Amino acid sequence: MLSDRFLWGVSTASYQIEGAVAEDGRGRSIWDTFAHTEGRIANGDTGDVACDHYHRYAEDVELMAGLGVDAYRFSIAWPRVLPTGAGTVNHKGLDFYSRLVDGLLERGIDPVATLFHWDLPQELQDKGGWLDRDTAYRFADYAAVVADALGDRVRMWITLNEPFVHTVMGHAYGTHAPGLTLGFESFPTIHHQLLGHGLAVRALRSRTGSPISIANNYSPVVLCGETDADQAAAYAYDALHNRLFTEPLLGRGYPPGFEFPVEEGDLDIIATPIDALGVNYYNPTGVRAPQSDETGLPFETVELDGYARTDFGWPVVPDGLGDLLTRLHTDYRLPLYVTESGCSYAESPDDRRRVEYLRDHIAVLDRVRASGVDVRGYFVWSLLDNFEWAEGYAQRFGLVHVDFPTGTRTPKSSYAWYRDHIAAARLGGGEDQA
Ligand code: GCO
Repeated sequence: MLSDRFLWGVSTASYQIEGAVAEDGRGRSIWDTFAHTEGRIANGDTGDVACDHYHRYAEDVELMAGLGVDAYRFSIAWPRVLPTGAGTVNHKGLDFYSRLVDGLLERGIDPVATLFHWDLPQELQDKGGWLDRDTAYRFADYAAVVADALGDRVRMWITLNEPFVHTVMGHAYGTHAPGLTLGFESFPTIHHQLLGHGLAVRALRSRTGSPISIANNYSPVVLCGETDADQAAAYAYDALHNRLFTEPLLGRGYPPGFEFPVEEGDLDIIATPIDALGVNYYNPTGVRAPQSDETGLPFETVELDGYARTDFGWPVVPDGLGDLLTRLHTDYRLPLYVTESGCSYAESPDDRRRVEYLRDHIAVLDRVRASGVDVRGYFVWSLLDNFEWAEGYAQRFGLVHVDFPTGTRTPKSSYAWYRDHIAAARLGGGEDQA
């Protein structure tokens, strides 16, 4: 059973850390293809080796034990389990996750498994990927295979990671795999991902008793303008980024103004009850009315002034986390887990700005918990410096520094800070009642 105390954790994702892309029967994913396409990733980096976690997972579990985390959120690479996306199961791939899960449990760490963190099997992409409705059914089949193998030990499930980002970056703008530039034509991938989510919830529910969730990337909208048109733009942006991926899950249907290839019964499947919402928070988004009709979008995003920025250029706004959690709690009344929160700073090993970032965000978290918002966990993105998608290894989010040529791990100051924070929070009491 999932521990009922507040969960302090860390997060990672398969393609970002595992490496071993051609080992033990793993099939190709869309990220292998994309990373090996010239010009797609900064410095021509790929995830071929990444943190070599596939071979060094035991060392990484020890690092987590040293932190004293309650839980570890990782993702399962679909093409390791089903190399072509469907059909024959690759038991060696499943065995890797089984060893990982056992190692975590031995150390008292709850395994939290994400089923899809963007590494779709290439063969499914060749048949249309998430543009094709059939992928939703293949996803549910894959969820069933994983649940049959790990369902007795995984303590919480997350179906999809950030379907919004996967649609927008992967299918509308093409800056992530599969690199499609479909604009609005990418929208069927929203419906098919959510349909896949609902089908997977059903597959999991019939096989395991562990809670089931989804990890959405949420961004509080900051209105940048005073006109009615600015207001309407902020409303439209919020519907797209925040509400679209949550309200159908709760049986409220899609917000008005969107059209999807919905078939009879789909909305009921999508609304299959879940137990919690996973919240990935990095920063708010400034929004105003479009200043031209160049993009065809009903809004324009605006850089927010007056904030410190991470090395990625993202504004540091701890209060945004509080606003977001309060709003999600008020609107949706589901238990919340912060499934990602973190920052890119290159400095190491004394990453003072990451310590400040975490301290300030966790202070806001504590404040909203005290005000009655039902948040049950906080997962730092990320345990390790890793393959940051289109940025390759240029952006470092880890509590632990990774020297990529050798794989050597060196805990940073933030690792020590988080370890001490977790220990102090437990002593401080109140941690046993979620
Ligand atoms: C995401 C993913 C992570 C990223 C992290 C930093 O949010 O894009 O879940 O894989 O690495 O968010 O960008």
